[in-house]
Parts: sequence; structure tokens; C-alpha cells
Amino acid sequence: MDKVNNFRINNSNKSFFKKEGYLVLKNFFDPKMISDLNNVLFENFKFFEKKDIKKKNFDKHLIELRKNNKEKFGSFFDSLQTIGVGYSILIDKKILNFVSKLLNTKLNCLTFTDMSIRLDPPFDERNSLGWHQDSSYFRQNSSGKNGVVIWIPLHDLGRNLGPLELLKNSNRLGPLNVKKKKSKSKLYSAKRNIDPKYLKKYKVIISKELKKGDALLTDLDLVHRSGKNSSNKFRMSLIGRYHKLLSKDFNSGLNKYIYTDKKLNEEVHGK
Ligand SMILES: O=C(O)CCC(=O)C(=O)O
Repeated sequence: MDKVNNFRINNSNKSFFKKEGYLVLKNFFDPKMISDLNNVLFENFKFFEKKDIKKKNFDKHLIELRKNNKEKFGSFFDSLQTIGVGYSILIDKKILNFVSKLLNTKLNCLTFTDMSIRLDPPFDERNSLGWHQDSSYFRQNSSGKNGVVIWIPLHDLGRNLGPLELLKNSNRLGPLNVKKKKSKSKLYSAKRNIDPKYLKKYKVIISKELKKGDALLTDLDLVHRSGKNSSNKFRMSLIGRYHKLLSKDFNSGLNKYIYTDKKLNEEVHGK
């Protein structure tokens, strides 16, 4: 089967995305390709742990590592952030084509930044994100409407795994450009949470259960947060962000590899 299914873009899903700031793509990817990426994470984990682990025990070992050796878990997590096959999924021509149509631009004039793989452990919210807009983190376009985020679960995503939560109509706020707040410790993610006073009139939370092969697209202004993982498994996802280059609000820039090892990072990038 083809890597990406022929999900057709039409006026109805285009105008839905424009108005609502999100779109659920059912069966967008071949589920086997998603399983393959999941297996790649597992293969790398075995190498990292230098143990012969069975796939069915992947979650158990990952939970143990997160609990018992946070630094090592962090280093494994970081090493996944530039995994080649993740990129190959996100820059498949059919996705670029789909996204370029959503953004009313040419396929060859999309930029792609920041692939990320999330590993969200059960009952552990240290890296969960509160209500935020991606346009506060990613300023490639000054308007969050000129970008698209794709969020792909690497397994069926039932309610107990904590689907992403979207705040209905919050895309109408436009970019709030919230500044970075210091995290409580280096094991917590730095946050750009939105002051609740801006969110008072947005009361409806949208949270979609997804199947392996489905994807969720949002613009960069839609306010969203992590769902709560109350299962006994890791919630694994692949995320990519696309921006419209042929646009007056495009801010050019460079991607930078930040080394987990602080000393090495300083050697390369300076203090
Ligand atoms: O997957 C999540 O829990 C949150 C991801 C997210 O909101 C983001 O990367 O902007």
C-alpha cells in the first residue's frame, strides 16, 4: 500500500479548517507505516538499554527507565528527535500537497520545521503542556493561520491515553505571542501557557479519539493542551510543522541542533 492514502482535499474540509482551525484526517496514513515507526523507537530503545527486550514489554521498560533514570530517559528521548524515518513520514509529497492546498500556496514553497516525537508517560505530567498556541513558539509566520501542525498518534489513541485537547473557536484570538516562563526544574518543559483571562469565553473542549493511521491538523493559533494519560501505556506521537514561505509575514531562520550534552553544546555553539 502507498505510504499516505489519497485523502482528498475539497472545499468543505478547506473551509472547515479555515473556520475551526483544525481538521481530523481519518485513515490518512497506512497503519503499517505508523507501526513501523513505533518499531523503530523500540529497536533504538533496545540498543540504548543494551538489553534484549520483548516488544510487548516496551512500555513496561520505558516506564521503569523514566522512573528510575530520568537523565537516561531524557537522553533517549532527545535521540529520537532527529530520527530519519520520522522526517520521511512528515515530508511525504502527498502531505506537502495536502498542506499546501490548505494554506493556498505552492507545494515547493512550504517550509518544514521541528519534527518532534513525544513520549508521554502515564500519570506523569512533567512534560505536559497547558493551554498554549504553537504560534508563541514558532514564529515562522507572524500569523498562526499561515502554518499547519500535524499531530500523529503512533498507536490507537483511546480516551484513557489522553487525546490532545482543543479549545473551540480559540483560533479567533490570533497570535498572543506569550513569552517563555522558566520551568520549575530542568526535568520540566519550559512553558508559554496562556493567561486564563484570555480564555474565559472559550468553554468547549474538543478531544478526538484517533486510530492508528489518523492525523490531526491544526493551525498555529488554535489553543490546545496535552490530554491526561491515565492508561498503563506511553502515549507516543509524531508532530511536524509547516509554514508558508510565500507570504509577507514569513520570518526566515535556521534550524539548530542542540546537543543534550551541555559541554559539547557549549563547544559547538558557545555559551
Ligand atoms: O502532545 C501533546 O501532549 C502536546 C503537544 C503540543 O501541544 C505541542 O507540541 O504543541
